[in-house]
Amino acid sequence: MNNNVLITSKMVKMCEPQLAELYNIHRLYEQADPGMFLAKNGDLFTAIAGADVSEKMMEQMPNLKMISSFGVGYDSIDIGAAKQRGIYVTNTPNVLTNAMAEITIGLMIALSRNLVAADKFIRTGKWQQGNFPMQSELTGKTIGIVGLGRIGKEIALRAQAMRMRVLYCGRTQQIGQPYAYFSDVRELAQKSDWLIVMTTGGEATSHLINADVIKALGPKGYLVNMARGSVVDQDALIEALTNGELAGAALDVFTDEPHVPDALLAMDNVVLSPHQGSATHQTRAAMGALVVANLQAFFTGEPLLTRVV
Ligand code: 8YV
Repeated sequence: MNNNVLITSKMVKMCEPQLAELYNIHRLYEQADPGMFLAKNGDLFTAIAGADVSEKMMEQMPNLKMISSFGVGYDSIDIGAAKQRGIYVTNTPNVLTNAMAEITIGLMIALSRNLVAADKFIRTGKWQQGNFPMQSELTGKTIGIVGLGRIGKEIALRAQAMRMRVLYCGRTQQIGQPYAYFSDVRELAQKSDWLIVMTTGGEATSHLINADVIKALGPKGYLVNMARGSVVDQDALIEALTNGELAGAALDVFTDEPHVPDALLAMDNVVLSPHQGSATHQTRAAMGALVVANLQAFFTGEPLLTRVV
């Protein structure tokens, strides 16, 4: 087995020096024509570090045995195709949980107190003419978490520190969780002041948060999407915000990143964040270290640390 590793995503830059010490690395993201590169050289590679791996790419890499993915979400990898071909896939759970939960609460506070507009208010000299309008707070409000996984649970703990009541929804009720469970996301939205989307991406959750769910959250409700742009119907969200059917939104992810619709850019009741949930020095370093550790385990025949399939 050779030690050629293909790097499919720029994000992996974080741990490229370590990878370069251990393996013979090639950067797909630097190729002018990645498809052509793989057609010519695909059979060289035993392993991938990074995300965005289609079935077509797996076809072009007949010797591929391992994908060490950078990120907890693996919706950009065709898991079914990997499974079928006996290709291992690993991800980077746990190490980003705190960073994700932290920024979620940060975005919620920024949205409820309109911090972005408040900052602009001072910078543009408006404070001299009067006080900034009063805003709302998190205390005493109900938060509905869509997807009570590792990150969802950490958000729940921090929300309780904000004196909020926690509800959740997911595929199944989780035994031992102290929060009220809803099997129906619409019903959860109806009971919540804040709806936090922290579920997995992919087809199964595509537009789970649709116009009906947004309407159920209502004109006093706030939506926070920390998961994937695909989970929320972005057009329906824009329509609801435009018509006053929703109080506001905080978005770390979008339908077509890095493109954000002009309508959202123009709204004061929306806080925008450039898919940076895990983007702190300490967390990205830990994610990179886990990508390397999984590859090392694979190449030395040890059990993989965080295996998906
Ligand atoms: C990364 C993420 O920015 O872990 C995830 O699923 O969304 C982020 O932490 C992304 O995966 C980078 O590829």
